[in-house]
Amino acid sequence: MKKPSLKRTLTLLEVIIASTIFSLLILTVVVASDGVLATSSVVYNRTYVEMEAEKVLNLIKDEIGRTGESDDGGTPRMALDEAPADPGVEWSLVYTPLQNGGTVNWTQFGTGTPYDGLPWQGTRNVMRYELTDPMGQDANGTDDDGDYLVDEGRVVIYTDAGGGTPGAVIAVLGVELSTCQLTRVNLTDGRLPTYRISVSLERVLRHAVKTNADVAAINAGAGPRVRHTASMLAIAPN
Ligand SMILES: [Ca+2]
Ligand SMILES: [Ca+2]
Repeated sequence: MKKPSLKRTLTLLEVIIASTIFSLLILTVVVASDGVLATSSVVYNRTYVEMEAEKVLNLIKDEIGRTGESDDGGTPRMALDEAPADPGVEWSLVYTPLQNGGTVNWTQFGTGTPYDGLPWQGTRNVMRYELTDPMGQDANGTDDDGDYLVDEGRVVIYTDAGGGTPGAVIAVLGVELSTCQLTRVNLTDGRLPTYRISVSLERVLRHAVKTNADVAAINAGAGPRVRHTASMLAIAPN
């Protein structure tokens, strides 16, 4: 004797179980995908801020390594307009670069004696960390360009228009920097001039912005973000 009703009941039960399992699988995949995307975003942003901070740091270090502090006709070859110990403050470095292609007597390095035989360039440059730029950014406590970074700065090399006044732009070493500090390190006599450079970058984690409170936070320069600070000592050749 056939039992169609029992068979139909079992089939429905199977369908219900199968649907439930399928739904759970879909839910698992969705949750896992969200997790993978979030992880991927963190990895991408963290890698970016680390690589960019190190790159800018090395560009500044290379410039410091191509100038010095000994007199140049009464004017120090390198003069730092040193800002207070506030990471959000601009600074300016006026310097005479080494001449490209010149010959350097390396044996005098590290002797504590200023070496004036270095092949200096005839013109001076001005390296500046500045919170204002031609695109309308200003040190005003607000995010002027909508990238969730408040009062970010840039490092630019200019020609010296006279007395350390910036002239034409030679190169932009870094942009959207959260902080950039350049400070003179006082070491014992006999050491070459040494400067500490520090560069910080941060980026907002957009996937983690989920509430109005998060939006308000990132607009104010806070909220979910990754940050990296790179620092090192740079030594000038005299
Ligand atoms: Ca901004
Ligand atoms: Ca601003």
